[in-house]
Amino acid sequence: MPFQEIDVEHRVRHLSILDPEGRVDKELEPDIPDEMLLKLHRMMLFSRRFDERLLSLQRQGRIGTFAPIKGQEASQLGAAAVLEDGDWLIPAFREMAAELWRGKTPENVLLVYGGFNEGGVTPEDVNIMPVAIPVGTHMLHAVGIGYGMRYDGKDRVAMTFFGDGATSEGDFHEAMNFAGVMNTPVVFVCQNNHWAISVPLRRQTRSKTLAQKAFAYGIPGIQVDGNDILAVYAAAKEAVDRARSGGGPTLIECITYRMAVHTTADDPTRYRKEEEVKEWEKKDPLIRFQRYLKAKKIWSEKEAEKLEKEIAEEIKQAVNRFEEKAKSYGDSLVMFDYVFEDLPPYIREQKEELRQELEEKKEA
Ligand SMILES: Cc1ncc(C[n+]2csc(CCOP(=O)(O)OP(=O)(O)O)c2C)c(N)n1
Repeated sequence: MPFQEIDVEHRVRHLSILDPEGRVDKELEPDIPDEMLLKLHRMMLFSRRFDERLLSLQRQGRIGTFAPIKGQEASQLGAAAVLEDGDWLIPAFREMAAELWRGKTPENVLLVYGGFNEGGVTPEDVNIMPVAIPVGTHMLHAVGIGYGMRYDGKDRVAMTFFGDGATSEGDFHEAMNFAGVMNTPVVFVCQNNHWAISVPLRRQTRSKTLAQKAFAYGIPGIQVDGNDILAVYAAAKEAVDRARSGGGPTLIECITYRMAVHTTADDPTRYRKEEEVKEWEKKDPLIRFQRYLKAKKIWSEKEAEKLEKEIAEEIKQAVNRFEEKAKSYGDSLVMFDYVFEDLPPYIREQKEELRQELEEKKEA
């Protein structure tokens, strides 16, 4: 019996607009006002410096474990920049730049990493879900939020971020399937940074791309250069506009790289080569964006000096506010109070360990 053929062939589009030298493809260049470009640059620089500060605060024992974003700023800001008031951001744990862009305060970022639940609470008009540490779970929350907004007749969009490792979780597939079937206004932004702690991308999937996984769920998928803020912006704009106008979900795969440690508890020299990191340093999203702005004659190194000073002062103030708030909240042991009525033995041990650590810190 001859087989019938069902045509499900798809090609994955890869979008790149700004090359590593900062040269732009004029035909594809999105129409972003200068003021917005400068605002994006300011936030990119702020988040790079804030990232460095968080790392040193962790090393000094002033905050806990933290997941740096260095190298992934363009993926986050390019996507979050197209959201509007009333839209939702549903982050994983490495989206500090997107969170700041959407209105989370730097001191709240610090509070989260300092172990205070209060850091996850945002004002009524700031639609950001708390950081989600369990890999992949929050994608389902994003679909629920999107579904709810559509059910209520609102033209709002939910955008969720996750890593390449998260695409191996069942939650990813359930979220994509439900979003496709129910036509929910969700934009899935996968930051393919090539590593899930020490697990390389090739151990995560046999597919050529992550973007193509969208096609199995009947939704559009696109791959973009995630270190090119213009490409991310253009792809996200198309996806968000489609979702807002009732066209349903999209998967965007941002090809990027985690330039720093997985978290402050990680030593990447044990599983990846320095040359690989060096190669990606040449594709740094911040330097590339600055080259573009310079060529457009709307930014110069001289202005950068002023900006660096302003940012350093803002970060200093934020750290002060964080430390004052942290003091007023008491210690972070309260985190153990609200999940179990009776703590299981292993959690009781962790609580005791933290209590001792906090005691030692007080004495030091
Ligand atoms: C369900 C679950 N399993 C394992 C972990 C431990 N863990 C934390 S981050 C991580 C890797 C995540 O990789 P990826 O999704 O690529 O995101 P990235 O950390 O690279 O941003 C793992 C396995 C976890 N937090 N949750």
